[in-house]
Amino acid sequence: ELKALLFDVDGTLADTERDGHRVAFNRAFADAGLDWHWDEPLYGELLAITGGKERIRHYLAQHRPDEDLPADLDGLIADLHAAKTRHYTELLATGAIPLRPGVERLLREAREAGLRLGVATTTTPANVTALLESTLGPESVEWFEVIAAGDIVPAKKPAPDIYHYALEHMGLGPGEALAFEDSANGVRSSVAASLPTVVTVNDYTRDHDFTGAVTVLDSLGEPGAPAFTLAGAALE
Ligand code: XBP
Ligand code: MG
Repeated sequence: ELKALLFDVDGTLADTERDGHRVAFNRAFADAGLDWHWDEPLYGELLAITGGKERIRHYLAQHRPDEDLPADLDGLIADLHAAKTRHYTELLATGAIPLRPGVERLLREAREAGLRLGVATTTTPANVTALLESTLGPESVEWFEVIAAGDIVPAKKPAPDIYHYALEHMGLGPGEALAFEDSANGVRSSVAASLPTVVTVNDYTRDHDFTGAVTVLDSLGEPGAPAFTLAGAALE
């Protein structure tokens, strides 16, 4: 029986990557006097590595092999990432990034139907609250029983750990929840946690492999277009 919906955040609730995270990374690099710049195509490649700190480390290894790095590389990455999070949350607070079509409708419909809600994401917890507060209002953070995010589990997506964490926290089995994802790494994570998964693609993920997903949609729907509805899901 379906009791809960578990949502990925980046790319699923909102298109946060290109105009949000990417811009914030670049601002943090510029603040630090670094000539690193992630343009849109490069960022698309870098998205294969989940987690901002992990993404910076990968960029240095793969794209900046000759960079003169400090002995305390972990410290540099942590500082850059903290600055990036500040830029990101400030950007979202301006209302720069809206929710994707159908997301607010589905959340309200789910609450109305008595379904429980949770978040399972690799992004930093402050980024999740910044998005919810700027789009749905401050009280919407309380709609979610658990915000499983960031470094709360060491192994980020595509590992299933973050979904296991959310399910355990909510006292649910995988047959009782439906996951919403947008990327191959996300689907690998949710499917490895045995969760039925609805995918909504975006420009960065359209060509990904979504093996194991229940359905792959352009979006959750918008006025005048076919919408994803709980009634239509018929997962019980
Ligand atoms: C999201 C991510 C995150 C964000 C950046 O993936 O990979 O790393 O891009 O967030 P998913 P942080 O949608 O699969 O959760 O910089 O806070 O890590
Ligand atoms: Mg995602």
